[in-house]
Amino acid sequence: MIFYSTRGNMKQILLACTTGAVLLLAAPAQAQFAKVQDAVDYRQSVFTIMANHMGRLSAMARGQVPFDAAKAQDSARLIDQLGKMPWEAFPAGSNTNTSKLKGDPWKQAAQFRQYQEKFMAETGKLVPAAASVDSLRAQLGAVGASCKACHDSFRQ
Ligand code: ASC
Repeated sequence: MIFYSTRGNMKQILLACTTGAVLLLAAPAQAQFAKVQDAVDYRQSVFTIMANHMGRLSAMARGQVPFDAAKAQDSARLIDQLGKMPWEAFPAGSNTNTSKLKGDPWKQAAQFRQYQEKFMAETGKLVPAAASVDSLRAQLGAVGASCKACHDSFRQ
């Protein structure tokens, strides 16, 4: 077909390709979360699993369960990976009545981003720290402080 194209058809094909490329580029942001509640569910799920692993590490750091470096590093690795995940799931307008957001992180986007960056920097250090109970305890304190800083501003 294209072989027999006139100039007009070529224009249409070019237009179709350009439109397709634009749609492809535009699609992901909408495709990730079809509904606002999907974004809320996604980020809350991530925070739930992170909190579970923070709890496991905390129990070891407090001596409530025996320290196990392999288990501690597994949890630390998960927290480090999970810690990168929630931030794309805060689309504007997703402060719903099922969300525990307070304040307006979209109006304070730079501040919100700073909290995220600080948290991710601290969770990155948790993986090597989890090799010993003393370094785990210290770094868990730093991670917890970075959780709290953001919660004080933005979590109910
Ligand atoms: C956790 C957890 C949080 C933070 C916060 C730190 O383990 O579930 O929400 O640490 O308590 O202040």
